[in-house]
Amino acid sequence: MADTTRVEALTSWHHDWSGLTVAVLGLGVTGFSVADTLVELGCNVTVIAAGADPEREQLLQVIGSGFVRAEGNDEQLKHLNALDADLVIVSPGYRPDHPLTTWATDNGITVWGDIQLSWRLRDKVGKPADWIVVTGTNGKTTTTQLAAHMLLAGGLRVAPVGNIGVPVLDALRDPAGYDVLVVELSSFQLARLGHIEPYSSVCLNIAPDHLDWHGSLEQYIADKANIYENTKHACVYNRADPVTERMVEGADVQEGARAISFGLDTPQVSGFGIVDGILCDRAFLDDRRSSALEITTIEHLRSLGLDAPHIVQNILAAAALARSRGVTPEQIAAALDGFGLDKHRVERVAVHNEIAWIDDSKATNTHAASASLRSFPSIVWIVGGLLKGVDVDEFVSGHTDRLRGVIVIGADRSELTAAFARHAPDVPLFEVTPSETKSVMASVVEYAATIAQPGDTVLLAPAAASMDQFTNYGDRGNKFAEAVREYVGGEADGNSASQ
Ligand code: UMA
Repeated sequence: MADTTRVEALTSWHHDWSGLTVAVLGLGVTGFSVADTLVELGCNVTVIAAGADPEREQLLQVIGSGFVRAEGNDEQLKHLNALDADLVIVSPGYRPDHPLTTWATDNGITVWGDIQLSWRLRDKVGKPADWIVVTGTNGKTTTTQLAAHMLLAGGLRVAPVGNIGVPVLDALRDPAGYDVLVVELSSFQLARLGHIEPYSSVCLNIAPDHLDWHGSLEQYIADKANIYENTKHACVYNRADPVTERMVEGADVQEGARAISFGLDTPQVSGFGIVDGILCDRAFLDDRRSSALEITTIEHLRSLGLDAPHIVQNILAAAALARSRGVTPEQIAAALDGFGLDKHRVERVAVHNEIAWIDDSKATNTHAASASLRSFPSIVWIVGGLLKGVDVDEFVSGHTDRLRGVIVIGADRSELTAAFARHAPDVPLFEVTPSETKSVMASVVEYAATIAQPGDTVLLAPAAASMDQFTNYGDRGNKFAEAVREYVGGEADGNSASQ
């Protein structure tokens, strides 16, 4: 019988975790960090996962964790049942209605995600780091990186962690400790968040995404709204996205926590925004009713390649988070000077015969792809992959006026081709089907080259996940860039510059 009372009382690294029987579901980045941590704490750990990962499986053996590889839910359930676990820690990718977690809950076994476990273990080294938490449908990784960069410029020890790719558990076991962790949280992690107390929090925007996982848009929004719960200092929201404001209004925050808005328009009191091309803080100064603090200018951001509207929004949100933790406007400006966007985010791969080839493979949903499409006047658009249950009809109809042509790739093609047939019947459309003789991206580039005209942008902004044809969005972007470089050979007149 699971000892729920004992498990629920475990709220510190320094409590007695020894002898607890824990099942860890999933052996990806998260599953391994969870197993490694709990073994260190003296728990009896068994990881249950489908699929092979020989390297991690071997490492589990080395650290002294059990491992069961079982394909299929029935097989996994048999093993979970036999374990008689006190606690189940589940990796982010498991759906909320997954048969294993449902079974565990029905049988009185506590189920936590890795973020709840991390929160309970945050006091391993000295004073626990403050958590600044970031979510949103798009821009969360960029904003997490920007905020971490700004906090670092403010002289703080900081790490960007979470959905960005580094489990929180890895950072909190760093012997030197941190002042602040900027924790990127996915909707998956937020769905199983449990009780945490962020220093400050932001939901950047909301658009339909991962609906197949959450079950409905309402549930997706409800899960995302957890980001603001129990915030101590600043709940940062997007003035242009009323859903995020409503989330703040509905959140149960700590006494003294403030609602701080950001947007590309003139800021109200307690807001960040733009006045005459100047990015301003009207929130963290005493005389905010009559004045504002300058952070930087759009012109300067342009010189840094950081002036695309959605990136400016990310900068304003990150600045609000950094200011809430005491970083000065001058330090924020200095941080921006040294900041570069990641690969596959509106990355210019080549310019050839006055045609720009842009890799925005990171645009994995319609919202991100829309921001990308709005940045260019005449486009050959490469779109498609796994649409994750999102209806693309309205999305497609919103972008037909700037299309030179369309190249549709990936599994969920029929939804897209039907939408283009309805809303843009005159725009040339090519479908790329997998072939034994030519790679997907080689065919894409070949088609694109036949329709693009000087002044056009060939834009990989798929609005879809990549796993049907590629390992991940990075692989998709790399294969696109390789095919482009192959096509332009040594003739390109510009490459690898972000824009
Ligand atoms: N597994 C199952 N059954 C399932 C789901 C998963 O058996 O139903 C097993 C797989 O066989 C594998 C393991 O679980 O053994 C993988 O676990 P996972 O999918 O939770 O992935 P991790 O490697 O632990 O990575 C996760 C995040 N992945 C997902 O949310 C899908 C990573 O975000 C994150 O960087 C990492 O934790 C560290 O926090 C990736 C992502 O795509 C980048 N996130 C989505 C997004 O950003 O939109 C949410």
